[in-house]
Amino acid sequence: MAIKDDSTVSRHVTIGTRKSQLALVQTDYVKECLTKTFPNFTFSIVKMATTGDKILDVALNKIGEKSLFTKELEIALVDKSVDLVVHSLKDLPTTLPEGMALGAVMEREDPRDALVLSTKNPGLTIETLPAGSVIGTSSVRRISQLRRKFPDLKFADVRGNLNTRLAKLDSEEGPYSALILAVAGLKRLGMAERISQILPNDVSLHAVGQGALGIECREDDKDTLKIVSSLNHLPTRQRCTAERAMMRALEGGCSVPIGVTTTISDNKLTLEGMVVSLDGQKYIHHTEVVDMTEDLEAAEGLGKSVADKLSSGGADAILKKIKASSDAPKLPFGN
Ligand code: DPM
Repeated sequence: MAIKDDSTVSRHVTIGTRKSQLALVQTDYVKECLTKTFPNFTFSIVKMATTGDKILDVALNKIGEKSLFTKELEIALVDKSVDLVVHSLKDLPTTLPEGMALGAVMEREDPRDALVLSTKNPGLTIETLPAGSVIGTSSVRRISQLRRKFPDLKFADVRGNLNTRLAKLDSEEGPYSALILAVAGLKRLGMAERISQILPNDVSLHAVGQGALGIECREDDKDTLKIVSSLNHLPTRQRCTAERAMMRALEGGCSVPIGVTTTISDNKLTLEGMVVSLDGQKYIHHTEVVDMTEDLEAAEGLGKSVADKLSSGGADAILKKIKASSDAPKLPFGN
């Protein structure tokens, strides 16, 4: 049955999400898109706190568990209390649990990282921030790349939702001169005016899947998969398939210094990937191009191939060292 035939029958669809402000904005947007395409359907939203949300204030690095921000939502999918789940794709592990499928990847917002200056020191850029300035970020990917280019900057953890982080940034007593945040999150929350500078690729390559939303469903739920496929944005899916294949092959979790950028033009897909050591001293990067195919095979192959070149070029040693080190950064993220 074609998708448009489904719109004549009625059905109720339950959408699962985390409770954070950004997650709710994203989920409302998904509901709006689905309501437009399937006007006879009804949609409801179930908000859930995940382990990652509940333990935001404790020492997360003591908890090595994976999928902290997705597990409860996946359990709700399995017991059928929800039919689909909306994720920031970059928070969704590259290998999904048995029985789960990535039903759609939606059109990407700007995937790049942004510098957000404190109102205490307006008018600066990442290049002109004075030596010793403190940058608030908990991302080893951001810290390691910036350390490489700007060894005189300092870095401090900053946690909490976006408003909390911005309040900490602007506070007179606070240590931070600036934060690094995803352009996409700031835009979706209506805070694009806080972007002081979009970081160029030679300063920071973004995280795998950054700026895109991923919709997770049960693999055997063909009806929901059909509905959800209406949300898919093929160019974004091609790009994110390559990025995720690279990450999967490198066995990178959400807190590793791995960055990417992808472009599509003239039916060619380009992926640049990089791995950097935590001190910023070793920087391995590689770019490759493929002719796109209608299925996702070429994109998948591109990701694996870039991962191979990175590994043999020294990334393997960097990532092994990080995994083996006892004080490895194990902070799970989510927003
Ligand atoms: C992941 C990371 C961060 C989030 C690590 C990274 C950033 C954590 C931090 C995997 N998830 O990017 O290297 O800097 O403290 C997150 C954000 C968004 C989704 C916020 C952000 C919004 C953008 C999007 C947290 N997850 O990156 O500033 O939807 O892609």
